[in-house]
Amino acid sequence: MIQAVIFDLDGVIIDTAHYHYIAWKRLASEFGITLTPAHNELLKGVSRMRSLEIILSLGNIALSQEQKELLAEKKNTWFVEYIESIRPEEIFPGVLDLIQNLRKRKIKIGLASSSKNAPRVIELLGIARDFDTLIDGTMINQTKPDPEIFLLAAHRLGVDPTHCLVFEDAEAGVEAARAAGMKCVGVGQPSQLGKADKVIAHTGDFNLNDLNSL
Ligand code: B16
Ligand code: MG
Repeated sequence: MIQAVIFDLDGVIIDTAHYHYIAWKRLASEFGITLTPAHNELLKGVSRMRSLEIILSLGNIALSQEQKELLAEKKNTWFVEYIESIRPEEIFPGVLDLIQNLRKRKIKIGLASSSKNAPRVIELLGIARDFDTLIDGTMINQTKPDPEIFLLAAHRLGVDPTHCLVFEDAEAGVEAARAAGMKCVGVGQPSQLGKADKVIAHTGDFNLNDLNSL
């Protein structure tokens, strides 16, 4: 029986994944690298520094740690500018209804985002009180696909990982959920999220009747 549902943020609750993409694309272009949507799939769910290293490897570019930290900060400054305009209306359709319906079934609700900007996004969306626990990128040592973030969320919720269900849009996130011993619904394309127990196109498409039969 599922006793807790843990949501990823970027790409599951709101399309901040798009803002990450355009900020990385802008940075990559400064190195003559054309970032494509296919490359972007590799960046979803992984940390800021790991994302930068993946991009630099596309252009066979080697930089010092200090240079990489400056570039990661530059990308983050752009990302923070982009997200300041986000509004509660941008929450994906059906997400808040899904959370309310889970609550009615006494299911605990968690958020597990690799993003260090997740608290600001949650504040702008006004949804902090919808979650029993909020885990962000500042609270973990290992980024997805490591299971640390989901295990911490389950611990905070007081639910055994085997009774948790994760919603994820990133391949690295699906792997992290499975490594944590949790069920996982992939949000996106089956070709990218094939390791999930079920793949749906949009978070709001989830049928609650499927909750305990994944
Ligand atoms: P930041 P999620 C992840 O958030 C994003 O998917 C990923 O693209 C990003 O690099 C990572 O957060 C770190 O974000 O630079 O804001 O700390 O999908 O786990 O909610
Ligand atoms: Mg995501």
